Amino acid sequence: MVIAVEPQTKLNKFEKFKAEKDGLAVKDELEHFAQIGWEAVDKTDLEHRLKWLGIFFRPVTPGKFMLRLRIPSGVISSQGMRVLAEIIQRYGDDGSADITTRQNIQLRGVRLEDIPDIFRKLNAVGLTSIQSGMDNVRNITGSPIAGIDGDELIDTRELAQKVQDAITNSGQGNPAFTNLPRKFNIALEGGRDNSIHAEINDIAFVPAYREGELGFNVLVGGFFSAKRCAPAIPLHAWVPPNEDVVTLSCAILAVFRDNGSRANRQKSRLMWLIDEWGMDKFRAEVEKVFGKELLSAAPKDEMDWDKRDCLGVNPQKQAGYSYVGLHVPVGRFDDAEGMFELARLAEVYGQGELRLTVEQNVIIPYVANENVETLLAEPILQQYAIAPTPLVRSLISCTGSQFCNFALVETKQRALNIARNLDQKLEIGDRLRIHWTGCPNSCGQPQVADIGLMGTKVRKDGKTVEGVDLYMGGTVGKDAKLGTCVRKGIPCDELPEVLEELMLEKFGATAK
Ligand code: SRM
Ligand code: SF4
Repeated sequence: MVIAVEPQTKLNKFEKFKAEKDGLAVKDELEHFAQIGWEAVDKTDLEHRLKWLGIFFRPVTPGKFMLRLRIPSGVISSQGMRVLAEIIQRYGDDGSADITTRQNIQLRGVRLEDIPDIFRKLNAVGLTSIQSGMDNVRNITGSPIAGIDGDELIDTRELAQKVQDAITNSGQGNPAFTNLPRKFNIALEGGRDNSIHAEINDIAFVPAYREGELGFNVLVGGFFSAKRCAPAIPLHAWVPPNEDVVTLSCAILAVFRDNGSRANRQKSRLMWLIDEWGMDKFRAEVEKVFGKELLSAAPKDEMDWDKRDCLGVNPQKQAGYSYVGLHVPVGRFDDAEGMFELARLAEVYGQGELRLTVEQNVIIPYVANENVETLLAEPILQQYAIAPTPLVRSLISCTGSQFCNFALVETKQRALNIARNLDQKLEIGDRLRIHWTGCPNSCGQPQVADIGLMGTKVRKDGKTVEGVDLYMGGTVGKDAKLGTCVRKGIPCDELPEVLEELMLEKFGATAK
């Protein structure tokens, strides 16, 4: 595979080490790394190339790695969940896991010497972590209730899996797409409620009728970064819900791979290339690789609902069955127990399958209606509730300083404490979405929230303390819009008061 890159002099330091040795190359060295131990591994392999396999060295907890899976559309079998639980169980107090904002799972506490064995176990249940970090395509998102939603337009599960298989060579690793200029996000929406935040993906397929035929309009270029946030814009193209989705995704990736900037990493995401070329040229270049004429877009898309969070008991498309959405506070599994229990519930009450959501929660599909009451009486539902208090219910948080070295603040625990306290003090309508993110990288998507909180450092009483910038105005679902920063530098110890006032004044809250 010959990859057209800019002249060497312009390459940033990441491009230089990628040119020296492809990230995927470490796949063949895992057994060796496991034998020599992490301290002896080459620094660039350790801190960067291992991310091509989903293995993240954590400077905050050296020797205890994070392993990022790929779970297309957030669909995972109970066996898969049990294997993930077994992996973290062996690490005792160090072992934990998170559901991510891309309906995926990350494991923590993982030791390099165990990786070969872990990969064999993942393989046996059809799971992979390949190409989940660095300059690769992230988890392919899709509606978490695909195939069970009575109002669904297109069941995108198979397509999402096919896109993943094409990009990763069915989990074996695909050198054609392991040297992108930057990370890349793809989402497929098949429902009416924009469940996957189409607007913040580099490619989003959204349901649309063209001349009476149901398929997808295509949006491109959406992204967040510390320097710039941009919503996705129309490619002015429509594809039917078949192999064209896979071919077009690969065509866009190839155009990005061969033409995206490799000089400044802050200007490397797809939108920068679209800006440089203009949409007409970008579309024409994509068309060349696609190999046939792109059809013009349908006049409108079909995403015309408010976004659902899928919690609670919901009727399924299949008569006699419900899907039950359980709330996992800020997506965190502190230990293996909760994961084992969810796997068990999926087998006893469902059909051995779980779904993950971009709200960092879990769904058990296919619960026979007559069994719902018994499921709701299971003790674990005290922990993973179907109807948590309003602020906790819609709370999202990125990893934060506990494990992420980019973080400027601790997020998850603080987010939960503040939400729980305010839920006790205030009467709030049924939804107020708060998103926390520990730094300007925006993994916790503060720009899509009613109230977004982005970690920063603040000077207070002559000291540097943890603080946040406050975002407002983000909307989700139909006509989703990004929010903006409305107030900077609030010290975290003043935040509960600031939020309380804000909710009373702007969000119709009343004191209890
Ligand atoms: Fe992210 C880098 C965690 C979703 C934008 N993100 C990181 C790293 C890998 C940094 C690092 O090496 O420590 C974080 C790992 C911390 C850890 O130990 O967990 C990290 N990102 C996450 C997760 C786990 C947040 C969460 O708690 O859910 C999400 C994992 C998703 C997944 O399953 O793959 C996660 N990250 C996002 C999103 C949200 C989304 O995709 O909807 C974004 C904004 C959308 C986007 O990418 O356009 C996001 N992450 C970033 C960026 C900024 C990208 C940029 O173009 O500048 C970085 C930094 C970078 O790539 O240089 C980053
Ligand atoms: Fe880490 Fe920043 Fe992403 Fe949070 S937003 S996970 S602190 S990189």
